[in-house]
Amino acid sequence: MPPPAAYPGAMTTVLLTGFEPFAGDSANPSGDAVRAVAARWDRAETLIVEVLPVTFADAAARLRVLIERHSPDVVIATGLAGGRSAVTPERVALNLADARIPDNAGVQPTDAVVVGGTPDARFATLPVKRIAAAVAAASVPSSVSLTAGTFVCNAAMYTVLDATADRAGVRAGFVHVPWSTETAPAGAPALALADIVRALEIAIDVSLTSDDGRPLVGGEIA
Ligand code: PCA
Repeated sequence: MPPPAAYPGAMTTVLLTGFEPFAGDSANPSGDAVRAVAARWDRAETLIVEVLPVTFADAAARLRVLIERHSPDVVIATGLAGGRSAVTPERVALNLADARIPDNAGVQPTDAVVVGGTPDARFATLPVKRIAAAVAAASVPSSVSLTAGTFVCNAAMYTVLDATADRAGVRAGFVHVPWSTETAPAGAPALALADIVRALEIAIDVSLTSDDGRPLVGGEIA
């Protein structure tokens, strides 16, 4: 057996996505935050960042293209959960699209599946408890969430888990973020954008290490 790669970080790719504004809002802190993470990225790992349209069809299609094209070792999709006051790694994605409002293409599925012929739910393969603990330890409120809803974010999470299910060693999932104080509607709970950015950097950092702190190299635990 050859020894593990000697250069932790080499050949390792992280895919980080946010979303455009939706529901008539003019901002979405998830998109702002992933752009900021990209702007100051200085790690050895390759970071792919994209801000996705809030449509059931295009977000899923784009995520599948990005995963196919870049073969990421870690996939963290993010979106806004307006009303939450903490950064919440999601534990489970439902194979259910049941929209309370139309998406940005005017499509409003009800009682529909996200991906036909696949399981009713899929669990995050990100280390969600370690992420929440590490973010909270950095003084940014964070806790694991048990529902990503049944709108586009849940569908995006289900899609990345479906698209990576057969990719050994890949860690994938979704993190909902609150409003940023810079963009929050009056009265909505919010965190400073800088804290949301830091939380996502910590989520990446934790996802790139094994449970005992060793680096994740090329999709394998070294
Ligand atoms: N939040 C929505 C979709 C896009 C976003 O940022 C959601 O939670 O489904």
